[in-house]
Amino acid sequence: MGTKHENSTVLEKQAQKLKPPSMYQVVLLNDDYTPMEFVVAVIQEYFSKDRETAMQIMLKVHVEGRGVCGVYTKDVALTKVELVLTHAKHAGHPLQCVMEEV
Ligand code: TYC
Repeated sequence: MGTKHENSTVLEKQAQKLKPPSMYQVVLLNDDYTPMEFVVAVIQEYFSKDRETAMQIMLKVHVEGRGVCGVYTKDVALTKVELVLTHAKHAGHPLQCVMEEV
């Protein structure tokens, strides 16, 4: 299947096979030791939230045990989880971050 143009280039049409990528939510988990301010800064820095939104997400995690920070494609979500875990570990905090298919 293709379209013949004047310059003889043949552009293959995409068959009807492209699905939208699976999406993954990145979730922060509560613990008793990571400082609230550290979590707020993480949410602002790695999930591009303003301070007020970051504060709301942090408090939700603190009260409910977990909170969604954003929804991304698989590779982006995995990168964010790795960056957050590395940053927390280097700072000496036990903050945990996971990804879940939506
Ligand atoms: N519970 C922590 C405290 O009281 C704060 C906290 C919030 C820790 C969110 C982790 O993902 C987290 N210092």
